Amino acid sequence: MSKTSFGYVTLVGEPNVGKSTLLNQFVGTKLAIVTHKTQTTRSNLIGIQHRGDTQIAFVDTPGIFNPKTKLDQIMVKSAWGSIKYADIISLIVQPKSAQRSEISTVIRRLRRMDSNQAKRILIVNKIDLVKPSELLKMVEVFTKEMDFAKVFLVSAKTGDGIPDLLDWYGDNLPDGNWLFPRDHISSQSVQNLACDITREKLLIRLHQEIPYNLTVVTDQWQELKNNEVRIDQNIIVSREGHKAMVIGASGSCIKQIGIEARKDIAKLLGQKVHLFLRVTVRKKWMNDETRLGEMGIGMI
Ligand SMILES: Nc1nc2c(ncn2[C@@H]2O[C@H](COP(=O)(O)OP(=O)(O)OP(=O)(O)O)[C@@H](O)[C@H]2O)c(=O)[nH]1
Ligand SMILES: [Mg+2]
Repeated sequence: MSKTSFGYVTLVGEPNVGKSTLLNQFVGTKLAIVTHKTQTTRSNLIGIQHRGDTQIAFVDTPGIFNPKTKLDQIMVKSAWGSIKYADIISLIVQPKSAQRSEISTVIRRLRRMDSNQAKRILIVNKIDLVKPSELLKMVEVFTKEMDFAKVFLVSAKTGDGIPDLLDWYGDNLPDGNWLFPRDHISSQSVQNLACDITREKLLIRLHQEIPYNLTVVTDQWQELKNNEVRIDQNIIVSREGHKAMVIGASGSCIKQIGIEARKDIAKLLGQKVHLFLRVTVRKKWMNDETRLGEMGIGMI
């Protein structure tokens, strides 16, 4: 039998640098939700890729920022937690990060962390947004602060630099047995992935603080005849005013969210989906650790 390799590759960095877009590129499927807003990802999400005898478990993580609520704390903690079991730590930055002090805070903490000799690489994403002449200067800013085994310049949007990066990951993982069955592409349940899809549509459509103050949970998931599924989801908000905004005039907003989410959930499942959404107010859900645990936030 031929020798197999297995490893965890964690994707960490500030919010909005493109970690989830990269994960989707790596696994070739839209597993992680992506929006133009910060703090889109709330829990670690594993996406699995196979390259010959190598199985790579990519870990997408919430962006690292200054936490305020219990939810924020759990998000940031799970991002740092992924470092502990990583074989390769990928620090993702974007051109804008070079001018920001937050990234130095991330690098300083990363430097201090005991990470079982994991290899550390720097990935500069969104290179489609800058002139090649500016890239070199930028890389210098980051590499002055920390030693990286390798630096990659990529664009998750155009796919530029991704094949070389994937080859490098494949060549640098330890020998070992695969941890997941071959047909597995994610560690997340389809129920959670479907809730995230609805949250993605809410994040894109709603403004200001509303999308940050809501979450989506599954009420019921019922397989029907003819390969169809009925999904009931509950959108939990923290204020009555937010409930009215989510519903919209004569239900127009929630109707549109439902249409968009149903389409993407059906694509993910390969099934016809009947999606039913309701909205509930739970004032302190973002600071209620038990409630957050029940919602599956901070599980891995
Ligand atoms: N131009 C350009 N935009 C990108 C690229 N990669 C990601 N984006 C955009 O950047 C935004 C943030 O992408 P995400 O993948 O959600 O970023 P993230 O790091 O996962 O963000 P959080 O989950 O909030 O921490 C989205 O609007 C993406 O479309 C890229 O290579 N080039
Ligand atoms: Mg993300």
